[in-house]
Amino acid sequence: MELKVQTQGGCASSGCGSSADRLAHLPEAIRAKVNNHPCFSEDAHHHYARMHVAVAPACNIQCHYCNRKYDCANESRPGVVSELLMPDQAVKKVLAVAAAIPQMTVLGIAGPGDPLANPERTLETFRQLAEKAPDIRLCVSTNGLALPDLVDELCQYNIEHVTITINCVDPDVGAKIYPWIFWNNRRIKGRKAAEILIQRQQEGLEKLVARGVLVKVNSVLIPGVNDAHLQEVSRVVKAKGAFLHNVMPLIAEPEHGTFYGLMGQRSPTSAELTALQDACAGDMAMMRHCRQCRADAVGMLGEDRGQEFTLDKIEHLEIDYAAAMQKRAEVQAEIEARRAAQHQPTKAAFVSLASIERVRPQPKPAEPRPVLMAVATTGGGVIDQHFGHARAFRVYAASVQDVRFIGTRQVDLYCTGSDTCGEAETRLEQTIRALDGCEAVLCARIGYEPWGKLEAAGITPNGEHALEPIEEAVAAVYREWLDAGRLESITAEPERLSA
Ligand code: CLF
Ligand code: SF4
Repeated sequence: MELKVQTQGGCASSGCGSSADRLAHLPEAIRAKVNNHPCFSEDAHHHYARMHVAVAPACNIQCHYCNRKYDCANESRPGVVSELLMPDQAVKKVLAVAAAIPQMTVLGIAGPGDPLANPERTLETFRQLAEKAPDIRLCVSTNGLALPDLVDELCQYNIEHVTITINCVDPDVGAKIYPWIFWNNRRIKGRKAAEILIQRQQEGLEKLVARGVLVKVNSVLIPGVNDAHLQEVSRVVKAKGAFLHNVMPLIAEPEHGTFYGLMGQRSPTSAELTALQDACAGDMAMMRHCRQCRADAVGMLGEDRGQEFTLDKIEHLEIDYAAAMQKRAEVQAEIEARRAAQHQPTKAAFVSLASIERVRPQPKPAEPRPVLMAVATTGGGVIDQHFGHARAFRVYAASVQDVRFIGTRQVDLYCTGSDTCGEAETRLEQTIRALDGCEAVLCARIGYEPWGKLEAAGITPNGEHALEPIEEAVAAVYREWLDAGRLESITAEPERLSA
């Protein structure tokens, strides 16, 4: 028996079509577009950064999970507010970040409202960047209502990646998500509003695909509203040529002041999200590493270096972008050389379980059950983060067949009350909640107190594989547990299969 371990950084998930290996079947032109985009390629997010500029304040629809005081919740975590920029300021910021962070490859506009409901500001930012920073990929996220009218202009500025948030293809479902849209100078409500929005989203998708633009579809999973419907959404958008589907969990808390938050609409559990992603994966490639970024996020996914580039800090900077481009090209060439070396299949990438066969005189009639393990990592495919520093964990399913990346668990997705009101959940409690369903957590180091609390919660802490490649370490722990007889047969606990 052989436990197959994906080479470093790649995603072995059957549902994740964006890992390096799974891109192999794509035409060269598409691979080139995806290769260094941290959202469109799971592997790329270990190596490359993105940034957003918040230039788009207005929105042309209302979603029940949105409060206009905050960023657009279609890509951002609700409850965060970004500093609004004018296009000139945004361009300056992009040049400053690109010079300081050479692995920043993508500039996205994702709010704080809908970028295409603010076409002048959004397009002016793109126009200037296409001219001044031709080495940066441009990306936009939209609810789709204004999209069909702007496809030509987007293509004019070399926008190669567009995200459309499509929560439904059925107006009856849509009427439960969107109370109104603002369309042709009128406010339209109810089912009719959803019908128009859906039609515009589909039209925009078709037009973009016809122009060769890569389209990612985001869907917010809303239990009891569109959970049973999202497989159909996946099927439809795939048939129309969408490249990737990103199913994100609804975040609805009363303190966000959204309709759903105030109505007590619940968020999905991690298990429900993974089950839905797995169900949709039969139809198309799924994104599982989304971090629900702020509309002014800067850095690697999950990282926020925005405070290093506030307006007061960049205002008087003199940026030699020609020199910066040269440096960026060199750094990115080094990254590509490293990635190429990492993706060479090596003996180490396939961990033989022959030794297990030797210690077991008879093959077991039923297969040992899979195990979910969480990993603390700063990226780069190795276990290199202190447990207490992790704000998100990568979760892997280890089984006798393989080790699969199945998603990211963020620790701070939910507001847990303020420290002063006495309702605050500690960071450790939050983390344990986020790791629900995981049986081990692998990290570089961990303190005594969290060790005990994790064990009490049924999660085995493990700091023995610090700085090792993630998949190999997860496979090694799984093998240890198998040898120790900790893994009963799969039929004993089938529910453990989902995250
Ligand atoms: Fe930004 Fe979005 Fe472009 Fe990425 S984010 S506009 S596609 S560059 Fe990425 Fe952030 Fe998830 Fe968005 S992790 S929220 S999917
Ligand atoms: Fe809010 Fe974004 Fe929906 Fe507009 S599209 S209502 S900004 S979540």
